[in-house]
Amino acid sequence: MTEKITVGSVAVDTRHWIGGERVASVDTFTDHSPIDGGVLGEISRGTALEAAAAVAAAKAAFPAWAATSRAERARVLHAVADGVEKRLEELAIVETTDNGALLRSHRRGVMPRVAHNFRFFADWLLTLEHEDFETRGHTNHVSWDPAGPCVLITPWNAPLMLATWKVAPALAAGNTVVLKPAEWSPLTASLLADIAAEAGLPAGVLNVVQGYGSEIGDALTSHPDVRRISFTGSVPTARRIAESASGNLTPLSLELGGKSPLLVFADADLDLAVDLAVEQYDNAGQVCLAATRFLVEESVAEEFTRRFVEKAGRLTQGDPRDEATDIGPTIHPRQLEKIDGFVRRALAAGARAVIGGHRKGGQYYAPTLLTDVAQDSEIVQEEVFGPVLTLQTFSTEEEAVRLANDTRFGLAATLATGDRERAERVTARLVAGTVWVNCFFVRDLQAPFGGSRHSGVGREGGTWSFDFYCDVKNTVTAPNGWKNH
Ligand code: TXE
Repeated sequence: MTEKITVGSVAVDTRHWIGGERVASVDTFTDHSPIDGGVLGEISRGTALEAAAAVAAAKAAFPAWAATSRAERARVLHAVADGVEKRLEELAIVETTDNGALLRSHRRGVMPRVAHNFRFFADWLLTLEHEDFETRGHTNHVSWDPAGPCVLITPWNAPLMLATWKVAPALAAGNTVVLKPAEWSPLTASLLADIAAEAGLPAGVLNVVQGYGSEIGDALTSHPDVRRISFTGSVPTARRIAESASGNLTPLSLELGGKSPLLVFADADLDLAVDLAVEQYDNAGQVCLAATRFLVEESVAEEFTRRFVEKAGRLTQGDPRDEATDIGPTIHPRQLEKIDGFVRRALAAGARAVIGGHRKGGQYYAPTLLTDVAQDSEIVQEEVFGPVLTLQTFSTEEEAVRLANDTRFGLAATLATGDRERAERVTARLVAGTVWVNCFFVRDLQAPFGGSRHSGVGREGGTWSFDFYCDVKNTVTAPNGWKNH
């Protein structure tokens, strides 16, 4: 089997990247493109053997990288960002071919953001203060020490974006990394390994292992030499990882799913509210932050729905490489099946499809809006991760807040209202890691990102990332200690 996949003019080596070398497994698995279901090629199918080799490489590389000056680490990370920018078009087309998200978003939004991930954490690293203060003449010196080898496990909906959001702060902090990308979108992680090597990142500092999480995951997450595990993905897998990591009490960062609300109050600018609503079909709805539950004040619900249907009807669905396309395919036949199952069960339970509610051929699912859904129904409570939205109405602010908070998730919430005081009142009562008021998806890397309840544990971004990837140490020194001893 050749473990090389060619996308247009870009050749991707699909073997693991361990200790600065390409390593193959005995077996491979097949990677498909969601655009047409076609076979892209074969990928090394990792086992516990390669998992252990990758952790060993990360462990061996750790002391030297941890001892590298902050300025030098920052320089290398900026060089990685340069490499990403140089190969931006290649990364964009490979990612779109592999996961089906829009090429225009990859070109103009996502890949520039990938480069920014490295630049941001490189610069932030240089601002990390070592705090000093006194206690009865003794000096306290607080320092941020790198933690050690980190295992980073990432999903398929925004593969390189989410991977580098973890890789960049982990490396900036002086750690070494084993990255395990999702098996449905393995390609850009492999290109990142090439880019990092070209940028001068020493061998073993970044390792990439490919394969099925179910086959290779435990070997990574239960490894005693691993000091941090950062995961973005589903709740069941998070539980599995937490169990596996419990033997070593390895600290975890978990970014999980959501069932976030969009609250539309009667005093909102309805056109803006509809714009925010239609945005939820982005990436075929396969976005953890998506506001998939519309909660609309009764008096404007009909008008909101009318304008939403009109606007959503203008969206173009098709090949994500086409600049005119607004909605691409779902990632995988299994995901499509899952989405369709949710909708069929909802319709059987009495929901009404205002638009969509069916497949569209290939791996495409029609943008869907369901009404007549009960608060305790599966479609309102569970994350679908597809272009499926629900609409419920409320008549008081109290009811809006109650419905918004009544799921097991707490990732984000979006508010459309023209009343600032209402926005402040409601925001204060919402269970959500991020609240957007009259906007959506604006994200600054300085801001904390993460969720409450089943949406996750911990926060990423700015200081929060460094808090996680560092062992913070306080050194207390006695007054005049040097003379007396
Ligand atoms: O996710 P998994 P799946 C949600 C979304 C979606 C559902 C299922 O609702 O429909 O999850 O997606 C690795 N030990 N989200 O099954 O399994 C796996 O290889 C260690 C929300 O694809 O969580 C991949 O790299 N790792 C989400 C990663 O976990 C394991 C994004 C994610 O896959 C493992 C993705 C194991 N035992 C899905 N088993 C978000 N929050 O954005 C699997 N993996």
